[in-house]
Amino acid sequence: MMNKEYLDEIDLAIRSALETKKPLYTPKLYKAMEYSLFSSGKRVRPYLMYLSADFMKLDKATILPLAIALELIHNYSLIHDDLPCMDNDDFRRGKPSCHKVFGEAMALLAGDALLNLAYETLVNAVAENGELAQAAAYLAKCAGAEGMIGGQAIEFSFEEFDETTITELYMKKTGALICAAVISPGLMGCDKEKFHALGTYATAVGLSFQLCDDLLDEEKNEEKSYLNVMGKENTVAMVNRLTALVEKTMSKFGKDAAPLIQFSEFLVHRKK
Ligand code: GRG
Repeated sequence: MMNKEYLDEIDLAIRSALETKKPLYTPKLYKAMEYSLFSSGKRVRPYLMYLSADFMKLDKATILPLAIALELIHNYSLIHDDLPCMDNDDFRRGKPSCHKVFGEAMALLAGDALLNLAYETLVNAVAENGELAQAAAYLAKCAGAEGMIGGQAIEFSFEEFDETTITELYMKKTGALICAAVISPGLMGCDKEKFHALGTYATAVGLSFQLCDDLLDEEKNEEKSYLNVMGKENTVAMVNRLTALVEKTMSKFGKDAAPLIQFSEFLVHRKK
């Protein structure tokens, strides 16, 4: 239920951001980056950014560099998360993870290179259009120690989790990049009511996205998960509360908010 035209536009832009670098990057590094960036990722974050831009009545071409940077950052985080010193996962998206194919050193570097390409993209975009500066800085904050990296650090700081700590971990590790996707276009618009609604939407969808991930991975029985800490009934109840919050917050905007509401429902019912 994703708009194919939007997905194709996003995919083409990500492809061309990488392909223009092909003659400049060491071939093995390029291949490791390409392997990760084009291995059936759903493009949830840039897609959400597109929907949020539509909601704010912004030109999607304006925020496209932010959307590309966000997907580059997401992919770097997955490569690093799979490394033996992190989650030690041999598979990602049903295929051998980056370090299994290219070795640990090259995977580490591919993640670093995707992260740096993201910031190169952001800085170039801001240099061309100063109106992107605040959104770009917000995106960087969400990806860093106050956001996604902070969440990962919480995961490695505790042995035992209660509802408060596991929720903070989820809001940062997963929720922060969803906030970056949804709130960045809000920062560029001038409708305060819509901006506040996007904040609630992003927080609710970010948390529920990870809770649904737990439910999809139920058989993995992850120790540091909301599902393990709170049990299945509470996890499902929380997803339902968050879904209701999204609808209550967004439905007052009528048809303007319909794509965002529908996409949040699609994420809750996704199969992978
Ligand atoms: C190692 C810097 C660093 C950060 C790690 C994001 C993250 C923090 C770890 C990745 C593993 C994980 C459980 C992330 C939670 C977010 C999540 C559900 C990622 C998968 O996102 P999808 O489903 O992935 O959008 P695709 O494959 O569609 O791109």
